Amino acid sequence: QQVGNYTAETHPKLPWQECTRSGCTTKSNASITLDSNWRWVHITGNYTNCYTGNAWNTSICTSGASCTSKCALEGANYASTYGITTSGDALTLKFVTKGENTNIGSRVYLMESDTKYQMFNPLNKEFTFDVDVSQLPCGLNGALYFVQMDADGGMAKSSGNKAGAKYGTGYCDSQCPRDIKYINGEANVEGWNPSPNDTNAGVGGFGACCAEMDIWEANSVSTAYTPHPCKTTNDGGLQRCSGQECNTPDRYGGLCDPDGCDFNSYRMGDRTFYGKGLTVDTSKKMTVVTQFITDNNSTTGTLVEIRRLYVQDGKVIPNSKVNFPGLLDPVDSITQKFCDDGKKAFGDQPSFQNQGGLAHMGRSLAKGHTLVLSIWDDHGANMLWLDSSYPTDVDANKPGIARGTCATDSGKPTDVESSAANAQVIFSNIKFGDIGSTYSGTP
Ligand code: IDC
Repeated sequence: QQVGNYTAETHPKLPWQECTRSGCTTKSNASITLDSNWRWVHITGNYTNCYTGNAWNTSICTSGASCTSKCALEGANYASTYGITTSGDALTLKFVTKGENTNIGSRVYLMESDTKYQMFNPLNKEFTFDVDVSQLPCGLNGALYFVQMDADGGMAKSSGNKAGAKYGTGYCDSQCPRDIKYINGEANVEGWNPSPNDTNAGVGGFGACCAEMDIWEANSVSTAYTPHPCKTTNDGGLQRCSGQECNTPDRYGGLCDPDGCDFNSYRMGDRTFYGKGLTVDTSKKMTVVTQFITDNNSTTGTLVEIRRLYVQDGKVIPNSKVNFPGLLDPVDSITQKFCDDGKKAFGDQPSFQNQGGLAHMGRSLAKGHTLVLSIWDDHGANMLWLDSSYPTDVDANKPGIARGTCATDSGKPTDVESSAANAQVIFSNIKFGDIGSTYSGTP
């Protein structure tokens, strides 16, 4: 995992604010970096691709070690190639960008310096941002989330990784993705199979697992926030998996919890809360506040609750309440009881519980997480788990099946990549700090 020198890597600036009860300070030198998977990988000192589309060029190298030493990651043209721009404290991620090639979606990380990710421990703190989801139709997901990556992208741990956080290396999440081209600084070329239904991705022999806290997965139709812990026998940081460890073929037999414990207002029974023209109106910008409550109101406590509220047009809007009278309590936040009751009532797999639940998610967050911002479509499930009825072969009136108003045949990547090519998400005004310090509004 060498570094190329054809294009200088210049990180777009993205200032954010850190707040205490006495006020906020602006981190004006903060910036973002593009994930390494989206970057050009070529022979060091040569324009020949090591990887094109969805496949490694096996005439150049076939082993992890040789692709690692022969191939380099390049700097990125953020706006022209990837449709990624910043302006003041706002980040715009465009869905389809037609340059020399066609780029689909993107994933970027917040940086503290040119070579280090910004790390967050959100326990006993709140995380707040503004988002415009008005240009995100069915099948798309504008996501903002935490994953337990290393601050240096894994450079210190892996001698093969010469690129580090500057080039967006070291990604992992709770799906244990196997489409990652380099894991622990080593090329994932052995056993790589091009995806049959994705011209830009493939699946290698290894996957990259780590704990994940989805603060925001949303489009203009539905939204969810979801903790996803990993095995209690590890601390939640990156683990390279192979075979069944990577959540496949048994989705629930791997190192991390792929489903999570999700709070999706529509799925939890309030169908008039979130959407265009609804209580939280997705046709215009909104502020999203997420609070991480611990049992002793300190950063070292046990995570016991994740709360959500919105601010729009100067008004504070409490989260929707669970609305399944007689089946579930009318709560408005994620607690271990909400997860236990919900999984039982909906008949869902208890993988969240089996991987240690909310307390173990908290232990992971305490180690520090990286902030990810992305726009994506879903080659696995067409985003139906977020915005439609899912699984599609079960009666949509059964509690837990309906998640949003999108059709069950919507969200196919081939459809949305042409019909919604101009889709985008805008994240702005990121604030992090003491509970109650990052937002204001009238009740
Ligand atoms: C969701 C995860 C999300 C992931 C998606 C696709 O929360 O992060 O991207 O799967 O893998 C199910 C589905 C399962 C859902 C989960 C929550 O089988 O795919 O997880 N859920 O909606 N059935 C009930 C709940």
